[in-house]
Amino acid sequence: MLSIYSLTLWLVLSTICLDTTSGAGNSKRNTRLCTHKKFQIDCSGRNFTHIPTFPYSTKTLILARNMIESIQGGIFSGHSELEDLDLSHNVLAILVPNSFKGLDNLLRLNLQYNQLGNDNKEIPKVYFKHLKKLRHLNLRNNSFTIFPDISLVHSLVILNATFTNGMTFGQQLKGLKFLTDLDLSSSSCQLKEIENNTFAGIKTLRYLDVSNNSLYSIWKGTFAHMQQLEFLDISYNTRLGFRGLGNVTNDLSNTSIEIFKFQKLVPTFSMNQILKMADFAPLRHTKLREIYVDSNRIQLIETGAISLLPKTIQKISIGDNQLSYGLYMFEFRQLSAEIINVSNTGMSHYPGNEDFCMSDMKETDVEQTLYEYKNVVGTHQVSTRSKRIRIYNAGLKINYFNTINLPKKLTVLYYTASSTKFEIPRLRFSYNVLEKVDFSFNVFYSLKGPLLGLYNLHELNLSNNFCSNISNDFFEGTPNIKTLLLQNNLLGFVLPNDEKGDIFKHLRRLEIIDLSDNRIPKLPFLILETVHTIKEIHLKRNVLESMQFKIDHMRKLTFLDISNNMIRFLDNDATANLETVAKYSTNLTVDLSENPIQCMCSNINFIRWMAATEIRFKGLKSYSCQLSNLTKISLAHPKDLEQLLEKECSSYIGLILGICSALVLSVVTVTTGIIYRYRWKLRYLYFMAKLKYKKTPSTFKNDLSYDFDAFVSYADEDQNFVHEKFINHVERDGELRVCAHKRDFLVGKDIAANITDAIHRSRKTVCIISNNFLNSYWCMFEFNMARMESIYSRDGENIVYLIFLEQIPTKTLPLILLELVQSKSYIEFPNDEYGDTVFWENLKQELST
Ligand SMILES: *[C@@H]1O[C@H](CO)[C@@H](O)[C@H](O)[C@H]1NC(C)=O
Ligand SMILES: *[C@@H]1O[C@H](CO)[C@@H](O)[C@H](O)[C@H]1NC(C)=O
Ligand SMILES: *[C@@H]1O[C@H](CO)[C@@H](O)[C@H](O)[C@H]1NC(C)=O
Ligand SMILES: *[C@@H]1O[C@H](CO)[C@@H](O)[C@H](O)[C@H]1NC(C)=O
Ligand SMILES: *[C@@H]1O[C@H](CO)[C@@H](O)[C@H](O)[C@H]1NC(C)=O
Ligand SMILES: *[C@@H]1O[C@H](CO)[C@@H](O)[C@H](O)[C@H]1NC(C)=O
Ligand SMILES: *[C@@H]1O[C@H](CO)[C@@H](O)[C@H](O)[C@H]1NC(C)=O
Ligand SMILES: *[C@@H]1O[C@H](CO)[C@@H](O)[C@H](O)[C@H]1NC(C)=O
Ligand SMILES: *[C@@H]1O[C@H](CO)[C@@H](O)[C@H](O)[C@H]1NC(C)=O
Ligand SMILES: *[C@@H]1O[C@H](CO)[C@@H](O)[C@H](O)[C@H]1NC(C)=O
Ligand SMILES: *[C@@H]1O[C@H](CO)[C@@H](O)[C@H](O)[C@H]1NC(C)=O
Ligand SMILES: CC(=O)N[C@H]1CO[C@H](CO)[C@@H](O)[C@@H]1O
Repeated sequence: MLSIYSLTLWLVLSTICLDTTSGAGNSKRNTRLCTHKKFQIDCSGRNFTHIPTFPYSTKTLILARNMIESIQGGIFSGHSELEDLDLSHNVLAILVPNSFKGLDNLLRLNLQYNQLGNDNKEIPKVYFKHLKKLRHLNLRNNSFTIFPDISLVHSLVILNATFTNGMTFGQQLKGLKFLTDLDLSSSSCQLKEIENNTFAGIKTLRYLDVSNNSLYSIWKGTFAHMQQLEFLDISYNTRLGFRGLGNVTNDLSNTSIEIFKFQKLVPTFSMNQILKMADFAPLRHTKLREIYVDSNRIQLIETGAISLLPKTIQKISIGDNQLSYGLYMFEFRQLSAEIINVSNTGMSHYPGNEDFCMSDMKETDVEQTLYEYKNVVGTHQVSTRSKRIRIYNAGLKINYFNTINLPKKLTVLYYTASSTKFEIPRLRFSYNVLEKVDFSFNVFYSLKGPLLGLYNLHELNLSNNFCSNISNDFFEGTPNIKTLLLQNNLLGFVLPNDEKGDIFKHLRRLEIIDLSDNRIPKLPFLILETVHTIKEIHLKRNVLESMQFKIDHMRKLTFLDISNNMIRFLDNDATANLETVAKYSTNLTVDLSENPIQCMCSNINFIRWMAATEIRFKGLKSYSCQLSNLTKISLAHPKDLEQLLEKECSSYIGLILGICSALVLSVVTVTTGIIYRYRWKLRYLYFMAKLKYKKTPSTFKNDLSYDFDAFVSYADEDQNFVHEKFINHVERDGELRVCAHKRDFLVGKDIAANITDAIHRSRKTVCIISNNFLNSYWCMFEFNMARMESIYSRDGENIVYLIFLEQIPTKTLPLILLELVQSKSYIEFPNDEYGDTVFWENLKQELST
């Protein structure tokens, strides 16, 4: 029950809601949803079907791109504040007598892209009478078959409209005393012919644009009465051809024309054209300042035509044509133009971009064919003549290149994108004031030069030229260049070889040099050595790995762009030089972005410099650098990074030091260990070697015949025992030969060598052990040497005998002695009379075997 009830309720409610929303859409119209600014309401693109109500204080109301069909009568009553009303891109078809009522102060009304006049009825002129102050009316792209009479909008200054065929503005615009600007461009191919009465009676025009139509005829007398006309554009009427030009220029002689545009009056792929003297002659006495004749397939200018241009001319744009050599070139000198644009000469066109309004050809097919025919005839005559000129010219060519006559006042020359492909040879220019030349986007693959006589040249743009060679004297004739643009060439082939800095040495006033995109792997130290005035150096997108060229003399340098190279860090020289520059140029900025900067311990100096320097880094936020563990890290705060690195590197250095010292230590320890362990062996061998070396004859006796039966080793403190008892008993009684150092050592011989020699020459060694013995260095030496002798010369036979003179606690005995004691090869001196006798007997026995 409950669920059915709620379902019904929901249905009822939703029906009500739907009702109210759809009702609100139509009747409750307001500007709540629109964008409000001060005195401005923007309701564009809100799907309004009616004009909403809006505050009276509104000055600007934008209702573009809605679905408004009509302007209700009186909707603007009271809106005398409104100055701008934009109703473009709606579906307006219906106007009523009071549609504009209340718009007393409206200045601009935009009604373009609507459907006014689609009912084939003329809008009565009284509808417009309320627009008392309107200055700018836009009625383009409506559906008029009969253009409305707006002669009651007395204040109108600017009118944009779409031309309707058969329309005579003389009628509809008759009373408009202030109308100066009339824009009839892009009339969707409907403006086909302008007759001498089309603009009859409109004398006030200053600006008239009839471009982008499909005009095939402009009558003589169309513009002649417009004495104030300053701007005329008849461009992009590809059916008109040059045959229509004469009618126009003829009229212009009576006007105040300053800017005349007739670009693209011929189809893209038509025959080449010649600009005729007759068409130019009427312009002779005008005040023409600028003329645009681009995209006309002009191949030649009739000799004399250029000289007919008025002296007031300042700018000539003749780009996108097919200019050939001709006598007209000798007339250049006569031109007073300051700016000439001959870009895109010989440019190829994409066939897809075919000419405006060509689809609308049916109606005039016959006439078109006729024009083409006339054109062909005309061009045929022309081409024979141009051949003549060219033959004539061939003889003069050398002369022509010998000295080039530029227009006397020419300051700017554009010659870009003209596919010109040659080496720039040595050229001489007659007196000129040329300041700026743009040769970009050609194929001047080698710059030989010099260009003699261009003393005023300040700016040379040779970018995008596939240029791979510059001769050392190319700039010889152009010493005043301040801006040299060479980006996107192949100068990486030539600059690295310019070790002496010859290429740029003439440019002593250079301020900006652009060498970006040149695949430069390195720049020699002296490359810019003579350039002291430089302010900006652009080297982005090359393959530089370091910055080696000299810069510390560039005291005005403000910008160095080495972004997008292969720089991992700047070495100490480079940073020091930058600091030198920065001392003079406080504004120095360096761009290091997009370089594979590394943050390693090996270049910590570079990071330290970045953290400390006053020099600015452009785009620092985007810099990153690679740590030694290959992670990339932002370089935005070099100080933080420096700390990180400092820490890492100190532990790193510590580690290295640690490892090194540990290594050294262990080597030392091992070596000392080895040396210590074999110290006696080493010493023994050393002395033996020494003996052998000295070839003491006695030392090389065969084993069985020793010089002595025993060598007695004893401490000096025990000499009484040795000399009084030991030698007496052993030598005299036992008839054995004893060697005792006091008696038998050779004087003047090294004591260690004496000992070794003696041990080697004795069959046995007897050590008289006492505390004195143990404390004596030489005694221990003798003992150890005897041990070595036993091991290395006597096949391990025991030759060492120990006689203990006194009781010595075992713990004070050296280990090695202890071993011998344990192997029982010792005798204790008994020190009593009976025992003594036995002892000596035993001893004599031992020593004699
Ligand atoms: C206007 O209508 C179109 C199509 O009906 C719709 O796509 C668009 O979102 C609507 N715009 C507004 C602001 O409601
Ligand atoms: C209307 O004409 C004026 C000059 O008369 C021009 O500057 C403006 O661009 C034109 N507006 C449109 C939308 O064509
Ligand atoms: C328009 O041209 C026709 C014929 O060429 C001529 O009779 C007429 O006088 C001209 N009208 C004006 C206003 O120049
Ligand atoms: C005329 O047409 C050309 C080529 O389509 C276009 O570039 C130019 O902007 C148009 N000019 C006017 C005034 O509409
Ligand atoms: C030049 O004007 C005359 C009328 O004065 C006209 O007959 C002729 O067709 C015009 N020529 C062109 C090419 O528009
Ligand atoms: C040319 O201008 C003069 C005034 O400077 C005027 O008298 C004459 O009628 C104009 N010519 C034409 C054909 O309108
Ligand atoms: C020179 O003329 C060409 C072709 O008409 C044009 O594309 C270019 O923008 C012009 N350059 C300047 C600087 O006016
Ligand atoms: C130099 O030529 C290039 C390419 O045409 C252009 O982008 C640049 O603006 C020119 N530079 C100057 C200063 O004229
Ligand atoms: C560059 O030009 C100079 C002088 O014009 C010439 O001697 C040299 O061979 C040229 N180098 C290359 C690589 O073409
Ligand atoms: C430094 O550069 C700023 C802006 O880049 C500029 O306004 C200022 O004049 C320059 N100062 C000097 C001394 O060049
Ligand atoms: C690399 O080292 C940095 C700083 O020592 C550390 O923050 C980062 O996590 C390390 N990255 C890797 C992949 O080890
Ligand atoms: C009458 C008129 O000029 N209509 C044109 C309005 O603009 C559209 C699109 O630009 C054209 O297709 C119409 O021919």
